[in-house]
Amino acid sequence: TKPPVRVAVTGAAGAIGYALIFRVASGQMLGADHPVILHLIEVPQVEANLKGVKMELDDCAFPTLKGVVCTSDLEVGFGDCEYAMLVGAKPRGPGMERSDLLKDNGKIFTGQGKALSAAAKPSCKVLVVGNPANTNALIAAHNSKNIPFENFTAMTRLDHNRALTQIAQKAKCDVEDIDKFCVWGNHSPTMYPDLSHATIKGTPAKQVINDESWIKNEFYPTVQKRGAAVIDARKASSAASAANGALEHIRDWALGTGGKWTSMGVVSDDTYGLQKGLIYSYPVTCANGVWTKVTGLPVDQHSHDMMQHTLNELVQERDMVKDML
Ligand code: NAX
Repeated sequence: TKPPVRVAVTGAAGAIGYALIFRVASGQMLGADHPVILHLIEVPQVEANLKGVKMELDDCAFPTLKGVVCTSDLEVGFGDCEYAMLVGAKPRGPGMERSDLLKDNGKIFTGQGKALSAAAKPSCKVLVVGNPANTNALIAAHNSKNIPFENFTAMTRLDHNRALTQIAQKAKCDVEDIDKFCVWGNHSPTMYPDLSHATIKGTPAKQVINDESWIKNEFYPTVQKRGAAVIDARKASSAASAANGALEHIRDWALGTGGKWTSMGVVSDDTYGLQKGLIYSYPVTCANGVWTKVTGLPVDQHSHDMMQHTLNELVQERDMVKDML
């Protein structure tokens, strides 16, 4: 058994946080041989609720849980952490513009970036779930001088997983038969769920599916608008599936993907006709605790247009928060 590792979760008393921390505590993220100390972070108004969450964690008697810290102090919360899962964010209120949301959340992620830099391990791996996740991750990365930029990532794993099941249902295959699928760009309805490289048991997925109209008219919108569809049906936003995506994002980053592709929002470069310095979702593989982009893929005109469309949105978001970078 390895020494315990400190994992910070912000928004720990929220819906996603509550669905996430018990699974992290039980060893499902880093493995049954890797005990954790959970750092639960909330805003001061909600901090008291964490006491109840901690009681429930105690009542699970997880062998992998070696301690729980509950706090609203960011430097205590991120102290010596090797993983930080930034779930808490300000939700979009009625009548609120996207630019206001970006600015309000920008303030949160400026402060969290600074506190991570001051208190977390310099090797800390950071996942931003709170929306707008890509741009929040960009702000945190810019404000965290002691932690490499590459360690700041945004979650598109939920979008990736949503797509896998749509593909599996259409192609009547198992999700694990699918490889080389990826989501490009922003975690927003502009994302590009790209089937052009995907394979099903080694055969091109487009050949297996053989239905171009389904891809464009059903698959894209279903994946892109899945969050809204869940809200309509459940009268609450995705929580357990989002927590699962967050857990799998860190699990795969830490333990590896065994050569398979997944999707992560990571710092962009100028390959594939993109621009440097944004947090953009790419196909990646992970090994030895490092993510690596899949390079050298052919990009057809349709993919190029889709990738540019979501890039443009991220450029606009960055321009709205320029003073925080
Ligand atoms: P909830 O409102 O249930 O919980 C959020 C919690 O965060 C609250 O308890 C709140 O007190 C706390 N919080 C707010 N600001 C904080 C701060 N500065 N420091 C610490 N805690 C803070 O929302 P929930 O459903 O859990 O969603 C959390 C975030 O995930 C939202 O921003 C949401 O938009 C985002 N999502 C991102 C997804 C993704 O794929 N990237 C998908 C799911 C989800 O919509």
